[in-house]
Amino acid sequence: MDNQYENMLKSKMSEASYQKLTALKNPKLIEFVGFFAEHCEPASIYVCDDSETDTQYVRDQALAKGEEQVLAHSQQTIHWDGYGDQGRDKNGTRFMVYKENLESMKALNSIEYEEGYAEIMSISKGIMKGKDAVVQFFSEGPTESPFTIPCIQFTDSWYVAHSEFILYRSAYSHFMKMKDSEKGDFFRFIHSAGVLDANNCTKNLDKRRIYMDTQNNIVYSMNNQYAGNSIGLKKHSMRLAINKSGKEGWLCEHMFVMAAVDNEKKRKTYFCGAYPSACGKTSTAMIPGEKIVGDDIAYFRNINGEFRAVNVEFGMFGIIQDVNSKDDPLIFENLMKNQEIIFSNVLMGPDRKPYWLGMGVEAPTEGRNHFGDWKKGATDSKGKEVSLAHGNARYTMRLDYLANIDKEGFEAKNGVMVEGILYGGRDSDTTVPVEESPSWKDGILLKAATLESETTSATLGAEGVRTPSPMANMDFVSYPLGQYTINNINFGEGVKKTPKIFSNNYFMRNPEGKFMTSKLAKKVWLHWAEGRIHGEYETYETPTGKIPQYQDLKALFKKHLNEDFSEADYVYLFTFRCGKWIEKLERTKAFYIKVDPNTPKELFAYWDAAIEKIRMAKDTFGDQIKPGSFKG
Ligand code: SPV
Ligand code: MN
Repeated sequence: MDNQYENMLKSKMSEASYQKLTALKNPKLIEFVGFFAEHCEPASIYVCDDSETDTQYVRDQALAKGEEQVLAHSQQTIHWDGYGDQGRDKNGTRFMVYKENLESMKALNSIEYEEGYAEIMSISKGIMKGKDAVVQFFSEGPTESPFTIPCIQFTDSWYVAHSEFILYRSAYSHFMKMKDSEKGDFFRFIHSAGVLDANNCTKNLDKRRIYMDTQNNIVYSMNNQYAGNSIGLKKHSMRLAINKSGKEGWLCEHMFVMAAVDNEKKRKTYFCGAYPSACGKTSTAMIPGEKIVGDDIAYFRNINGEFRAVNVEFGMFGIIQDVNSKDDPLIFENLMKNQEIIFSNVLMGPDRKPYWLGMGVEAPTEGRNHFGDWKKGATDSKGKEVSLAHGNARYTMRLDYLANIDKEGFEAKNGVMVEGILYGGRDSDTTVPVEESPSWKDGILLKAATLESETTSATLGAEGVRTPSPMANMDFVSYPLGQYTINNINFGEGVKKTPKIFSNNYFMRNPEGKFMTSKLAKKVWLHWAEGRIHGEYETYETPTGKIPQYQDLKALFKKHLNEDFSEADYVYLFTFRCGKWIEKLERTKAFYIKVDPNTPKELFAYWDAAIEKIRMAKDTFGDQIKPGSFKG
């Protein structure tokens, strides 16, 4: 195959790698690899196909290059990101936007296209000098399916390449089968960890940039290693997919996919759920006795009139803090096995075993962690004590190791049919534990758009401050929020059987400040929602939806948890608080005005009408409306 990069690529690739690349007969791929090979100047480039040989080569290189170390269990490895690179860099992550769209994208952290392109090109010039790079082919969602988005990853981090082999489906053979007309349509990710320090961590964090070009489906990620910053297929791809789906009429959501299982009635009911961080997303996806399909990102498509969803990933990049044998037995048990897991930013003890916060075992007082050599009491350059592991330390693991995986849903090319959507926020005094929305549109505007999380004593700053988080997707929404909200409404209204929407809040506190329900109560709220989908249970009306009746919850608590649920707790938890709800809706309006001044007027009209309805309810029934007393 003739191409302008032929000689240069041949000089950097083995014969076999060059063959693998050109066998795909895709000029757009050659153009992408050739351009960045010339621009970033890696010493060599290895091209992967779907073979176990290539996966093993990547694992070996991650160790050989010191980006990972082998742990006591020989199939487990550990990786550390640089101190200061252990979370997503919100400030350095920007959309590159053409001038005419800059105004509408301002609040979503954007940079003018030309300016962004010049900056990222200058940062990435020669950034891979002396390093060996790798090219991989993946698919978001199952390969060769209506959901598939083919992706190419070019990186000089073998930890990133290794993580992606665990987290995504390898898709060289999918690329091989692409028709000529489809060959330009794939997502492109170029990443470099940049210059590394003595610990193999990114040195130039001041030059860390993640620039997204949703117009051309390419993301440039430079000078970082933390997976949320480096891995193309995770949050970068998500932003590209949200933009693409907005144009094409499907949805990409920051949601888990799971099935609620009713063994007696032989029912399996699929739910998706969005929860801002620290609001119970993973623990809901992993409720004991239910089935998991995915824990982070879902695509929704209308297939023959059905609302279908896939987990776009193959593995999970989970928060490890507080994973222990009591609270997360299924995950914990897997982390203890000799199988392929990458631990990141935890402590490696003198016994070469991983240790983290909230692990529930006695941890050593020295070892190596994200700080370097560590001893209990060590302080960083700012005098802050360094804990044994980072709060955002993670594990990277295949999902199908989990005993509760829903194999059928996980592998389905057409995804699963979703019947319920959960939106779970965190507040101590406003949102009831579970409420059904009267309709899809009400659900998007009253449950999804109003999602908030509340700061706790564990976070810096004032306690009780509420952060709006529409659809728990604000970090990733890549076109104006008003239109994204409208697209959510239209998608659900466009299918034959629209899922029911429910809100969740696991964090109500009593007047003494104590949480009202145990961690496991979420199982009861889920099964109430499951029953409602199948036409069970009478409800009480509230100004925002429908809530459970006491006797049903009492029975569900007994059945699932063997707990006695008191009527007094029920009344407190399910009281509708008018003033608090009006404040919440006012915050939602203010947030939309700030983030997207062009939000369609009809949305504000809807929220104003909802506020008016609550005001009238307050006049008639009082500020605190006990369950059963409201009549709409
Ligand atoms: C999240 O922060 O939403 C995650 C982890 O799922 S990250 O990869 O950092 O996005
Ligand atoms: Mn996430």
